[in-house]
Amino acid sequence: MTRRRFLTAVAGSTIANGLVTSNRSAKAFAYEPYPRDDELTTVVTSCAHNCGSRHVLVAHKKGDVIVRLSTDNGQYQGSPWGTDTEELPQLRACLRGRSYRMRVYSAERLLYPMLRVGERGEGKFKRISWDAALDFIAEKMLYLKWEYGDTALLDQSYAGASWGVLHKSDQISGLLGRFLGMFGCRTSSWSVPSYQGTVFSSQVTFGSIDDGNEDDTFAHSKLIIMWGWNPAYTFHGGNTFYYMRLAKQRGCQFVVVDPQYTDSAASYNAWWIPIKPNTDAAMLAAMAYYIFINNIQDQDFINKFTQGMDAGTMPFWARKRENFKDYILGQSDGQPKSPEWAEPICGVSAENIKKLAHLYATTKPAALKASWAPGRNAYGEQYNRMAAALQAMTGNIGVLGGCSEGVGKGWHPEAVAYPYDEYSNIWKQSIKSDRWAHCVLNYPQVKREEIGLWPQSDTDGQIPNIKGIFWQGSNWFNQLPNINKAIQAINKLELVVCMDATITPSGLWADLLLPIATHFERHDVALPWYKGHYYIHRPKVIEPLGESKTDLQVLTELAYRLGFGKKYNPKATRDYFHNNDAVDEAYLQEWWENKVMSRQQVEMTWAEFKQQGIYKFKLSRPQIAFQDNVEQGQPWPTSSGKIEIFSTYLAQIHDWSRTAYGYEIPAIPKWIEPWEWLNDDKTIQYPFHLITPHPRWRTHSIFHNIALLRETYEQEVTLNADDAKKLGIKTGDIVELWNARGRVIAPAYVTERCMPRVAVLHEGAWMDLDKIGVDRSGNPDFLTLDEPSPAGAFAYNTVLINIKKTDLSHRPGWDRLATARSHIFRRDSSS
Ligand SMILES: Nc1nc2c(c(=O)[nH]1)N[C@H]1C(S)=C(S)[C@@H](COP(=O)(O)OP(=O)(O)OC[C@H]3O[C@@H](n4cnc5c(=O)[nH]c(N)nc54)[C@H](O)[C@@H]3O)O[C@H]1N2
Ligand SMILES: Nc1nc2c(c(=O)[nH]1)N[C@H]1C(S)=C(S)[C@@H](COP(=O)(O)OP(=O)(O)OC[C@H]3O[C@@H](n4cnc5c(=O)[nH]c(N)nc54)[C@H](O)[C@@H]3O)O[C@H]1N2
Ligand code: SF4
Ligand SMILES: [Mo]
Repeated sequence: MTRRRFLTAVAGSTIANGLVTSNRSAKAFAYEPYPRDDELTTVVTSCAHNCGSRHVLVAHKKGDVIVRLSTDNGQYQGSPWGTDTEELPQLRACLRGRSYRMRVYSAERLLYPMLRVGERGEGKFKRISWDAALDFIAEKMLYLKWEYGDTALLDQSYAGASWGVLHKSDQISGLLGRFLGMFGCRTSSWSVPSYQGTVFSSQVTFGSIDDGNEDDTFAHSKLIIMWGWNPAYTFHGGNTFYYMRLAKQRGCQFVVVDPQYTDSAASYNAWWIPIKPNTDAAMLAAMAYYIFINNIQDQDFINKFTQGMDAGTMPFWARKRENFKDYILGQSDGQPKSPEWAEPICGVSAENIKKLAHLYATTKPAALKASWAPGRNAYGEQYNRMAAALQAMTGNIGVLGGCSEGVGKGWHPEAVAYPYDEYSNIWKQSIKSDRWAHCVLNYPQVKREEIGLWPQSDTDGQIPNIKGIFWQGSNWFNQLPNINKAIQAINKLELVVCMDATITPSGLWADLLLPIATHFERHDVALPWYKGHYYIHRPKVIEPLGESKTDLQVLTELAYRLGFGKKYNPKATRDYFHNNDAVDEAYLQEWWENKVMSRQQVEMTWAEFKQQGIYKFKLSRPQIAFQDNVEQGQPWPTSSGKIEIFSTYLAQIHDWSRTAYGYEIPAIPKWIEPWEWLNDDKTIQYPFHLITPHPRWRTHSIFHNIALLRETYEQEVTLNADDAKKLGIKTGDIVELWNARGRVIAPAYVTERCMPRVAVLHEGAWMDLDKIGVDRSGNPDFLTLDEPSPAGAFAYNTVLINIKKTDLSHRPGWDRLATARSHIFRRDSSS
């Protein structure tokens, strides 16, 4: 407060008992009074990013500033205030979404283009003009393409903004891929960190990744097995937890197969079956054994709908090959996959395996929700395929309350607005995303299978000569495995560009930082993730902060400098960089009218949608994957038209060296030993198996800088109480986790809720390397291995480590002040 304002304020007040009391109305206050609701403008929009859901955020603003955020209260869906029913549940935002205002106005907000002046990774930048930044990039792009050829630029855009209709970041139909493809210099990254094992499994088994139901169908299950799934943290739909609660209220039983007793297990009072990480395929095989031996499979379903489940369902051309039942019973390899066989592999008693198999085969309908994390492992695809075999043999596919997920894509809207339809996803070569560093470090002595080089007709086998990286909607330097190897590789590059709204750990390794407007600062429509049949309108709530521009503005302007501006953004003219609103509106309106209204039989006009804010589809029946296949005999989109437990595609590959996989993948699901696990000799040196699930308090790395969220949760390593006792570790002690790949620091959380010899450290902490190469933030990707599974699964949960107490300090965040207090509340329980 200035001296003048203070005096003015005091002039209208009397001083009594040392207090300043006002004898006038609000004017007497010296500070800006906190605005009342009725002084604010309300704008309905949504939360963003790659979190598994999509919820309503309501911005309340004064002038051009968002003063507070609230969420759905029923009325934004056209119902009276407070409406929240099974048919029309609210889309209520979680804590992360509700704290978004702090992200928009955070200290780490990137406001101006910046050019690196120090060494890579040192974090020294100077502010430059947009003109200078874009000239620099355009010149460098031309040079790299001319000097090193059309694979020199690596597209590492990812899902930070993948769920917007117009401002989309991802590899398949994102803005950057289209830009680099049109420029004619792009190496693409083909594997998805989330679920490449699952994608592979769903494609070979069902011929489709659309194997998901809408979440409301969970409310009809009698048994839900959460296999490596913790929807209390990571939903895979908009209202997952709500519908599961309804199931619970209706008497559904819950089981959790997970190395951790999760919050989901606690919420539903589930039967917890702790399992050694990476051994899920073996346990599922043993369940199949029990079901076959006791003849409680749904043989009718098997006969009608599956290929290769048993001898009777093998195709005639492969009669002599191994079928699934023969493998399970040990008739083909002499090893019955019995519960007794699985017990020492999985650490689950034979008795519990039988009990669960019996429960699953005899409870109808039952949902085996096989989530992605157990497939984010060495040979993860085998787990997913095994789970699909179980879902099929119990006849739980295509029925209400059953489940065939998998990838779990449910009903999904028309995803993108023109201009993406044309020239999207053009690439010169495509590699497994987690092998870029290996490729750069070993070029040109690289074999196809080492980098998962995708087969091509014209330039097959050409190893990409990567010299530059673009990150858009991606913090991949912080998120891909084996960061220390990536650090070596990045120093070989000649151009690294980071487009983000925030200064991120990746950004610190870039040459140029381009400030991007957040979704509050541009016009778009939000899509739900894999499930949820609705759209949410996202108007521009405030003007872009600082000199921020949208991704589309930046790439359009760059395209103009490189000579294809008009082709890249046909509705725009050159002044789009300064004036984009009308063009964005035109694209969105066209999308709504040509795709949503005409193809999805929606009658609400664009103007009405904009006014209403949310459009929810009314489906004529619950959305259940493969219902028509089961009820109407429609073929599955596989070669045989059946659910392929025995895969025609895999069975017919003769030359594995010509595939991106490199190694033979069996035609039926099998248990294959991972390369690091608890039954391994490597445990002498590294006795703990580390799993690295997704955090509740962040979306990957997003929200790591929100101090308020860090007050509620902490980047900590969860340890089993017996293990911790042996190591002399208590809750709150700072420990070092290490292996041959790296060293990280985190506080310990000691509990009985984690099985022995397993440690849990959540992904997404913002890396913070010290001078001796130790990451003080506790980012598990210094410990993960960049060795991918043959089918492309990322081995994020295949990690052996050792643990000890340390004097090195943990650094929970860049500001170093906002330390979480959560461990204080836990300290007593472990001491
Ligand atoms: N809050 C939040 N939600 C998110 C995200 C986020 O970052 N934050 N990210 C989103 C994205 S992109 C994705 S891909 C999904 C990920 O969704 P998931 O893959 O389902 O989630 P994870 O958190 O990795 O792991 C789920 C559970 O699997 C267990 N688990 C780990 N390894 C194994 C194993 O080998 N076997 C078994 N049986 N269990 C295992 C973990 O203990 C954990 O409880 O979540 C999405 N939702
Ligand atoms: N150890 C371990 N590591 C993992 C995983 C694991 O299970 N274990 N999971 C993996 C998985 S499944 C995933 S999906 C990845 C996620 O990896 P990333 O996609 O790299 O992770 P995010 O933290 O979501 O980073 C997205 C970035 O996009 C920025 N962004 C958001 N919106 C926009 C926008 O509109 N424009 C631009 N230009 N930028 C924007 C955000 O600020 C953020 O920096 O992490 C992977 N890493
Ligand atoms: S972070 Fe995800 S779950 Fe939370 S409000 Fe946003 S969209 Fe919803
Ligand atoms: Mo993911």
